[in-house]
Amino acid sequence: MATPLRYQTAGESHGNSLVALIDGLPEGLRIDLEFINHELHRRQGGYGRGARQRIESDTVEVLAGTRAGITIGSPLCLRIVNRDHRLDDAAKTPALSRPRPGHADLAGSLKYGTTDCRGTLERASARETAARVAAGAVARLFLQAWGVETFGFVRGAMDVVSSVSPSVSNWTALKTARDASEVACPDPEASQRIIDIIHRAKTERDTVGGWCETHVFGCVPGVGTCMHWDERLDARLAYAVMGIQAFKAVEIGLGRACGSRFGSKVHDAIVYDAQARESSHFGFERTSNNAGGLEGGMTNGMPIVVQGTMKPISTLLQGMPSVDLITHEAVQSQYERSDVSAIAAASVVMEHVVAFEVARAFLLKFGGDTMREVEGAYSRYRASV
Ligand code: EPS
Repeated sequence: MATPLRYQTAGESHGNSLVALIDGLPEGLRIDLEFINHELHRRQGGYGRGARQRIESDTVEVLAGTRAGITIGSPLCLRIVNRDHRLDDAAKTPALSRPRPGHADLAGSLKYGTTDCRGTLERASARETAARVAAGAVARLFLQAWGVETFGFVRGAMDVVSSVSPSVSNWTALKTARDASEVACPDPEASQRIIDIIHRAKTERDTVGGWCETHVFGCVPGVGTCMHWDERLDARLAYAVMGIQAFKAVEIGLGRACGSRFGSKVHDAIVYDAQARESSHFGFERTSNNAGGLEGGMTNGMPIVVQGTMKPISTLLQGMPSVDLITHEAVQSQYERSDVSAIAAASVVMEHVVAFEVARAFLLKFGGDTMREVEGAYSRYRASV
């Protein structure tokens, strides 16, 4: 393996295209475009999304990195064309000098020495997350080869918190319920209440955030490391989730609530079931999963559980108190087409950035130049444990 799995994106919200450049994939992985496009389609949906999603129909094109649809070990370059590309047309993309509180507008304009926030906002926009989903979908294709599956959904918003409890045995049924929900929430009652909240925000010219959750099933113990602080899998997951536009917090397992319980009520008791020796946890089960599947920066065989908090979108139809960057007068912040809530989309993005980090850690442990080499390392590990 020449390099750890990594990716970069390029592209502006209203530029020509979005691009994901993924490096470190082994040779021999089939790139299933239908699967990637399906996930891109999921990201475009959700109650509360703006008009942009009616313009776009995100689909991926492979520019480099495969032969007959299969990776050859070289960097994989994916492209999503923006239908609404008009960045160079000043008449269609007017300057924005009244920064929106909560957006990158003000800090970016000061940083780049301009009174036009557009230079910053075009790249700060969550449109870029389409490229992250494409990269994460490739990571999911890799993980699926080893029986590792991800499940992302919306846990709640405002005063609504669903009590669904995904597990190895119920997550596929919950996935069906999630896909039937307009806000990616597998709990029909909570789903309807979130929709009602977003509807109310829309009529009040306001916006709504919420909580997204991702569960990862089927990963063997020992992926990640306790040896290097910056390679701990929990740390990498937190980094990736906090890197999503508008995310303000991340928790693993019990998360913040760990601080309010005694140790005996936090740590997950270990039990052994010889019948389950062949399963992904090698028979070492837990009676709870407060650790969210991660101890010492490594997977422990239980499902990985990550929760992220998204703040409400900062483009408010009613505006917020701001200052005009040219006149320095007190004004209301500028409005341009946006979403009332993108929480459903954010849950898809989060699922994919989590998948990417798990795939990266998996390859660091079992990596090779080819899928066959990964298979060899993976089966040797399973046999030796
Ligand atoms: C997005 C596309 C954008 C916004 C949103 C996410 O489209 P447009 O700005 O052209 O309406 O809907 O971006 C933001 C929330 C933001 O702050 O820029 C998308 O494809 O996800």
